[in-house]
Amino acid sequence: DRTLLTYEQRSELSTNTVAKRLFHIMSAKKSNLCLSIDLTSTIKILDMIEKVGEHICLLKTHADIIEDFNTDFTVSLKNLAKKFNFLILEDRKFADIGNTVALQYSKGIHKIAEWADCVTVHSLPGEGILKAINNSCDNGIGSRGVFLLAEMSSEGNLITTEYTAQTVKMASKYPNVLTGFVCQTKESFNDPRYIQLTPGVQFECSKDELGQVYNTPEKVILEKGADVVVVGRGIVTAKNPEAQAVLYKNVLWSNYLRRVSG
Ligand code: 5FU
Repeated sequence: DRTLLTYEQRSELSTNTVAKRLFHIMSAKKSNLCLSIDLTSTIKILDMIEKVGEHICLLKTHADIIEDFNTDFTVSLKNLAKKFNFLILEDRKFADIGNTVALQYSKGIHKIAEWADCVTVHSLPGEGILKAINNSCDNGIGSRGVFLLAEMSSEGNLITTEYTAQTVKMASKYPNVLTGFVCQTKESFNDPRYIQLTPGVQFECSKDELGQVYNTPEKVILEKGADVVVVGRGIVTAKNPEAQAVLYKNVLWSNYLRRVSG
């Protein structure tokens, strides 16, 4: 059972550099909290990171919602990642043929490959998408990672258990580029090298008005097998985001300790 191993034990097994680094950061900072920073201005994003950066292991972005995106911003982002010791995940959810994804990954306004340690990718188009990112990494972009979407948190999504199983099978051919899976359940995969990233988490409300479904921090760690937990509006829209981030960090970490101590 991968969920009974410690993050340190799992970092020893990692075959992807980003997964290894992330496991190390988690144990060093005693945090398995990923902040989803779904804000639309660069100033607001950078301000928020100054407040919560110390408490997170991973920062999840949506570059395409930022109104004033620019390269100075990505330089600042990378500096903050260094200062606070967290990694950056661009939640781009690539879902096209390999050739197009290779372009979307490295070109355009966002040049994602230059600043994001890892990206999210749909398995729907087939493994060309993993090859594309793998090749970009070979071409000198350095050690990058992919979180493959194996399940989603939203109500009525079309992913079946068969789709999840096939996704995990496809990924098994790319251990060097695969950081982990975005998924909701412990049963979706077994391999301890990979990180389970689970969104749809809040202390309070169980849904939003557009189909998002929430579980509590305790439930996703103890029952659902989450390794890194994504919290967005639960922190970002709080009156005091820093205090709220500390609350999430502490409850997530204590439940992880409970899990690995059996
Ligand atoms: F793959 C997924 C998923 O299944 N559910 C998600 O909610 C990704 N997400 C992202 O996590 C979504 O795009 C948001 O950026 C974030 C959740 O934000 P929230 O404010 O905590 O609901």
